[in-house]
Amino acid sequence: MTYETILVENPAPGVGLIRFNRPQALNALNGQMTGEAFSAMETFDADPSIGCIVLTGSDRAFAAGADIKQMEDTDVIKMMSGSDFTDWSRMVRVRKPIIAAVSGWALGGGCELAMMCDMIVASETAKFGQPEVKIGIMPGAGGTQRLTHAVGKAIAMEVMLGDRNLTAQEALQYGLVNRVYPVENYLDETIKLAGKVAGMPQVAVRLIKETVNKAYEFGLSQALDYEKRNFYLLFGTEDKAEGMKAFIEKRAPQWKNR
Ligand code: DAK
Repeated sequence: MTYETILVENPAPGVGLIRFNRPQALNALNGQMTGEAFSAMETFDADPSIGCIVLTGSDRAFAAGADIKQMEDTDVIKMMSGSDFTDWSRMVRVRKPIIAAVSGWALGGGCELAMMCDMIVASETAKFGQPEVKIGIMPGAGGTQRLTHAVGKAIAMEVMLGDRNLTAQEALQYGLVNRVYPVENYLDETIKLAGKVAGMPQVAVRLIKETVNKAYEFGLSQALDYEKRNFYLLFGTEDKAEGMKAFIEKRAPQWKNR
């Protein structure tokens, strides 16, 4: 498939990389770019040779938010009737792990897209913010919930109401990001991490992603039941048999992803 606003690569075995590519607009997220990014994610999700997806932008901007020039002439009816711009739930349906590699601006929808990923690796220059209030709106793609879950109410309120951006170090301290690296190597380190995830048995990886995410949706006892069922399910896989046998025989496992 050919894309106009994103670049797609396979930088390492098992790793699919999607790069936002509207540098002139600091990767402002218009409908075309989000639509292409979601399509590329779905293509990687369906590709058995890919085990982990990396989503990135440029060193200067992961994404400076939804495209304000596109939103400017959008009204409530257009928003409610749905479009490439509004259907971001496509990303939540991707079953393989997605790691955001964030450098520079991750604002508004950019911050929200990073938080929709399963892990975030940041460069030292990353800045996370939800400045929507400054243009008369509010976060609408998960920011009020995911940021609050990640950093707590006090900091989340300050970010959303007081226009405070979090630096990479603050984001690390508050648990929003996994790791911080110099801008020169944050992407390589993300690809390495993605390669490790891609090298794990994929059925277990998918069930872990699915089950961890239930921590945000279910109450504890329902989530623990869900976990137990998925745990039992893995005892029906060839990879469980191979993983345990390989451990006992002191050799590396050969995963079949079945
Ligand atoms: N939209 C459109 N263009 C943008 C942009 C944006 N969000 N951010 C930057 N640009 C463009 C600028 O207009 C400028 O273009 P030209 O004027 O050169 O043509 C170019 O990128 C460079 O920007 P600056 O000249 O402003 O660069 P600076 O270094 O001075 O400033 C900045 C960088 C990131 C601080 C600044 O550009 C800025 O404040 N940008 C806006 C940030 C913002 O307000 N973001 C939140 C937007 S609202 C939803 C999905 C998504 C959303 C909601 C719901 N659903 C699924 C329901 C999300 C909403 C938002 O993100």
